[in-house]
Amino acid sequence: MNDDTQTDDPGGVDRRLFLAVMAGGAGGAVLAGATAAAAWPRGSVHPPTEVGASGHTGATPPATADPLAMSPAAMDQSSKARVDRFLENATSPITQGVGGTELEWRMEAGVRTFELTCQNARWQVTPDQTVDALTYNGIVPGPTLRVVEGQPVRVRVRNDLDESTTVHWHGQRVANDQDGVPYVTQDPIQPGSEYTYEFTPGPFGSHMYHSHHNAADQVGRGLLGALLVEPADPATEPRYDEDYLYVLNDVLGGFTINGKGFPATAPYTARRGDRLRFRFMNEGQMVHPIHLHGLTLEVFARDGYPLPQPFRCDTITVAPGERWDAIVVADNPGVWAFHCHILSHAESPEGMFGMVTAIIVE
Ligand SMILES: [Cu+2]
Repeated sequence: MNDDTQTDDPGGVDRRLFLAVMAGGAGGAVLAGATAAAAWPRGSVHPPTEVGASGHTGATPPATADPLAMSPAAMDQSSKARVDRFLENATSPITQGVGGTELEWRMEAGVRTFELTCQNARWQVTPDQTVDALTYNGIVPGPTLRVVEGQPVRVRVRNDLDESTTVHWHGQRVANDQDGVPYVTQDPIQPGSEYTYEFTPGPFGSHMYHSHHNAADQVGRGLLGALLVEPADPATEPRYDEDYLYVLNDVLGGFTINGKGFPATAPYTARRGDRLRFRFMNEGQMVHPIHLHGLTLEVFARDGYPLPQPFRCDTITVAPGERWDAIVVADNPGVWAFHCHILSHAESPEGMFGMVTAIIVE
């Protein structure tokens, strides 16, 4: 037995396990137990956590004082410290590494050509947590590929991992032999070798690319990225001033937005009146209802497909594999929390963690 089972709790409830099970549902309980425990923040009470190659060693609880035993005053102090760090991060990054940056390309005989290298890397999720990641080009999410509907694309993939992999173009109607499913459409890309994918992008919208080989592990540990397909006719989509990614994952380093956990998540900044486009994508294994305070989501596309009737909401549930596009008009000044509303993905006795960020409207 370890101290994950709190036998001294008068209610006899293993609260940490309970939260994990609630987060994952019965079917995902085992996985949720591992990932949620890995995400449980330990910044001010416990020493920094190292998550090993399996991504799950963080599930072993630390042997020091239990954060659930914090005093109310200590909880307040810890919560404030985390928010202060988050606001500091808005102007001066508190972790190394930025994921999802746009990848440069070059034109080769009329084909927009990208290069991706699958490589092991250390990735800093929060100031206290650095993990062993599998990455495209060293970052999590991998670099964003921006392409245009109907204009041919080539992606050269080099595998510098010590295991084989493939790349799947999630949401794209590619020719079957470019679909990236091992032993169904291709042999896996062996370590030390390369593979070139070619396709003509479509449909347009917010899509993804990721490993399709041992994917629960490989995607969870970082082999994922955004594939943004601009419509051939730009007037097809609503007008916007800023284009923002909101990529969810719940394996590597726990609960993350764009590869970071609060307080290292980057806030989204806006001038009053700006129209912000958000591209929600879930590369994790759990459903995440993303809730926005003080502003309104105008949802206009699902999985890239324009909705026949856009709708307004403040909480958009993003299931694994889904993409949702929304416009937020920054018409209400302030710092507006923007977080997963499965509360055990976002708050703990030590304060906010994981899937929490904010829109800052000046
Ligand atoms: Cu969540």
